[in-house]
Amino acid sequence: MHKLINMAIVFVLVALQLPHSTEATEHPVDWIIYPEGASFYSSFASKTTFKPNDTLVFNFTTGTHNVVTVSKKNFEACNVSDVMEAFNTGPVTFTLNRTGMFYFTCAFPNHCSLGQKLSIDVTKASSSSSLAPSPSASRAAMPLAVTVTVTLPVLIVALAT
Ligand SMILES: *[C@@H]1O[C@H](CO)[C@@H](O)[C@H](O)[C@H]1NC(C)=O
Ligand SMILES: *[C@@H]1O[C@H](CO)[C@@H](O)[C@H](O)[C@H]1NC(C)=O
Ligand SMILES: *[C@@H]1O[C@H](CO)[C@@H](O)[C@H](O)[C@H]1NC(C)=O
Ligand SMILES: *[C@@H]1O[C@H](CO)[C@@H](O)[C@H](O)[C@H]1NC(C)=O
Ligand SMILES: [Cu+2]
Repeated sequence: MHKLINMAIVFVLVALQLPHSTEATEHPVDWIIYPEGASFYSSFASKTTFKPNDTLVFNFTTGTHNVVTVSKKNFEACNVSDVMEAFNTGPVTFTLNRTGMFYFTCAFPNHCSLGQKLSIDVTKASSSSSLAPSPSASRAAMPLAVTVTVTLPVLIVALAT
């Protein structure tokens, strides 16, 4: 007597759809005074793309620095007598919750004029469905949708007695 057992096990698809490039990015910032002064932060800002809902994570030791947001005018003048927001406990996670400019500095005496100041321009996330070719060479523009399909071969087990 023959018994034929066909076992077909087909795993079609484990589809992993990673979030689109609009997913928020966390930007770590070592919030200190750099020897090269403000050019450190302007260089960092110009090399990085910031989108709405991205976060800046300012890492510093509480009591040695703080994070304040100021107006453009006070940013340029390093005037920290009238801040909009102040965060004194490090690390500080700040959500860039809109497009446009954000101006950060440290309110400890002279830290701003020593270059501890960071201006951030938050721009709309580019649409992945745009028909226009991207003019950007940004590495952040990689499409992140990944589909993984796992297929196990059909198993045929024939048992004879
Ligand atoms: C930012 O986050 C808020 C709240 O989580 C959400 O409503 C909004 O759509 C997000 N904006 C973008 C551009 O992703
Ligand atoms: C934050 O700064 C402290 C001291 O400067 C350092 O030891 C620590 O590794 C930093 N943490 C991160 C996440 O960079
Ligand atoms: C700093 O800014 C405040 C408020 O904006 C203003 O009243 C003050 O005069 C400014 N100080 C200097 C030295 O410009
Ligand atoms: C962004 O956050 C600030 C501070 O929490 C808040 O005052 C402001 O209304 C927020 N803006 C938007 C567009 O959500
Ligand atoms: Cu400081």
